[in-house]
Amino acid sequence: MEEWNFPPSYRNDYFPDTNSPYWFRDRETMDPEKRDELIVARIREVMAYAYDHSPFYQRKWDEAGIKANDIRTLADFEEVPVVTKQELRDSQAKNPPFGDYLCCPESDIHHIHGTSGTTGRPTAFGISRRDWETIANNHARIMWGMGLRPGDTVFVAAILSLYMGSWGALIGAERLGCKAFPFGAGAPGMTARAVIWLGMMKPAGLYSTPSYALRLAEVAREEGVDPREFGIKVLFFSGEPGGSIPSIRDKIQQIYGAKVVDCGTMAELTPWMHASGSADTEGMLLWQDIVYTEVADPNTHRRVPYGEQGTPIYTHLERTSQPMIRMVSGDLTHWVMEDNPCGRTYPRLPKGIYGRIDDMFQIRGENVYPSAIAEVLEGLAGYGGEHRIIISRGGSMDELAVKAEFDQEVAGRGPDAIRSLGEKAEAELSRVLGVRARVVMVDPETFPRTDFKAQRVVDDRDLYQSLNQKRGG
Ligand code: 8LH
Repeated sequence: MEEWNFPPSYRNDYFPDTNSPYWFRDRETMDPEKRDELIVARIREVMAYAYDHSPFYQRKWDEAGIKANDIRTLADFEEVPVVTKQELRDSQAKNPPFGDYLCCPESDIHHIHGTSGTTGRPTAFGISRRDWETIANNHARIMWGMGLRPGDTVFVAAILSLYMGSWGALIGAERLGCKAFPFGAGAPGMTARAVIWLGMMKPAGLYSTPSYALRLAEVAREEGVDPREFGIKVLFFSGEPGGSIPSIRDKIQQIYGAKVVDCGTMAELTPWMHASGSADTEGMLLWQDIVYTEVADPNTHRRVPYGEQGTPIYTHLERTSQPMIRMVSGDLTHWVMEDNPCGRTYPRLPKGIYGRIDDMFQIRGENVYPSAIAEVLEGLAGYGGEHRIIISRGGSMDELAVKAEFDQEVAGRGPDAIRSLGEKAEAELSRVLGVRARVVMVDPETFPRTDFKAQRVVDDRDLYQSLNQKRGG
């Protein structure tokens, strides 16, 4: 298969035929059963490599009594114990700074990144020069699939710091031969400046989170600019749900007059674009020859059949510095295996990744995802663009309240229009979620906007409980 080696050795001057929709036609369109056979062989190679180079994997697999050579089928691979984020943190605490799963000499590390670590110890990513090139090649290939081409300008509108998202987009654009514009995000006044630069550069591609693309459009309008004037062809998003949620995707496509592509898994799994839609296929394809993804039962860690929901478990097939082998994500999604409009023969996540299982909350026995609430509100005409989800315990039952902004147009029409929008939102949320949601409509621009990933849930239940305990209630 085209340049499919382990350790990888990509030719940095390779480009496909200009007219080909595929970067590597064989790898992308081959018979999936044949691909699975090749993946099993590759898994054995990657496992043997990781075992030879890391005490972490030696310990883990010796304890489980598993050897690389035992893996003869994808079902055998389900016996391999999963790797959790906590294990990586523990490994780095005991073997600072990169953990004993670092499989290359520290002197080979070319880039350091990390998790934001807002709670607890952050995790450090040590990425070798070879891996950096591999990631660039993988991302260029997937961005080609999105419809981006050499010479296109790609505007990276995400913070260029620890976050792997921005860097992954940047090096993919560079390898693709684009005019890469690492604009960044996050500094005061930067969004208004982005509006000016977008108008000047007219990029073909823009990378950000979906929340930030909505924010950028608001600021553009405040500055008297129609986002369509930027002339963007492809908006590719990662970091949070949105790009595969029809109401949000369609709204952003309409605002910018551009195609939205959803991509992204986890920083640890960089090349994180390995789950990504393409120019012709919505949702996210699982580019299995780069990172092998299983959608699995969150308790047994065994694959669920196509058509069912589970948590993604990821295995690097092309990384050599900190390869992740069966890293469990803790997200939820569902997968299908169907003919894809773009002709790629990968499985697909038709609704993308719904969110983290931890972010899901239960109201009166129903599982509710924050992304489902965003989906409903974004589909309502008159919604002002931001909301907060408040979970509280009034009596013995959990209650769900949503504070949602109305837009200027509804504000202009007065109290009846606001009330009626609130009633509509309440009815629609209750219908979709299967639980009653109280909606409180609030003024436009009540809530701060984000230039990164949105955080909208306020869980009041502990507060209520502690107040009750203080009162002896
Ligand atoms: C997503 C998505 C998505 C990530 N749809 N949820 O941006 C890609 C990488 C670099 C990233 O965001 O990594 P990070 O910061 O480790 O966050 C990973 C989590 O972000 C992941 O577990 C998901 O919960 C979420 N996420 N991309 C829905 N396209």
